Amino acid sequence: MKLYYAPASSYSQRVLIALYEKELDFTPIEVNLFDAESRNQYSEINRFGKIPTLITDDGEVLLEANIIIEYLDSYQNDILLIPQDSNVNLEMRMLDRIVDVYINGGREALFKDGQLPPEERGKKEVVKAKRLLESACNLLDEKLANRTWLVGEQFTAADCSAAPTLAYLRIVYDYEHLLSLTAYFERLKAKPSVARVFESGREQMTQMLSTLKYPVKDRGSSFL
Ligand SMILES: N[C@@H](CCC(=O)N[C@@H](CS)C(=O)NCC(=O)O)C(=O)O
Repeated sequence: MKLYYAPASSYSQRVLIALYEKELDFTPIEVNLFDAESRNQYSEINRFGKIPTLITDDGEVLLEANIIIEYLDSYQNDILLIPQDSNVNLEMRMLDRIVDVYINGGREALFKDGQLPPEERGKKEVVKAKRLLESACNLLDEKLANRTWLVGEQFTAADCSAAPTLAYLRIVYDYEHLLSLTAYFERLKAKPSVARVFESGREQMTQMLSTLKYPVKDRGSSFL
């Protein structure tokens, strides 16, 4: 199988973590979305121009990080990332969606807001996005009070989503006051699959951050 990805793309990182967790062989193909020609060529593979895309050995084109992870679980079921118990599965999908919609959405809103001239920042929508982001972080913090991973002791697709999302969130939002969430992020970073993905994304992300008009809070290269 072939994976179109970029090292610093958080959605690509979700799939990379899953591939490493499951110890699957794949051919990585790096896409440079900042280059117009590569972007054009890539849009023939993924019409939305979004990374990642997985091409299966049968030539099937799979879009959307979490759908790709579902496919990986059906491809190889020795190490499962999608819980089989229906209640746990439901909770995993709920938390995964909360990570995606409120945490990643809030992070994007705060990041974009920080790149506006100071007098244009803090519009109503941004304040609302931040409130939703805070509620989502609080919910995760409560869930993690006595769990190793988001839904318990099994590392799941929701953790593959949370790892890059929480890493990038630290660039624009502090959640150190949420002790369980912070401890969880430390556990994520210590996981070999996650550490490998963060390591390979660091240079591209640091480079990207260095070109910003309004520098984001400097957490050094330790943000990942
Ligand atoms: N819903 C998609 C989101 C993928 C996505 O937004 N990828 C970003 C990189 S992390 C991207 O391709 N951005 C380029 C763009 O929006 O033009 C998924 O789950 O895979």
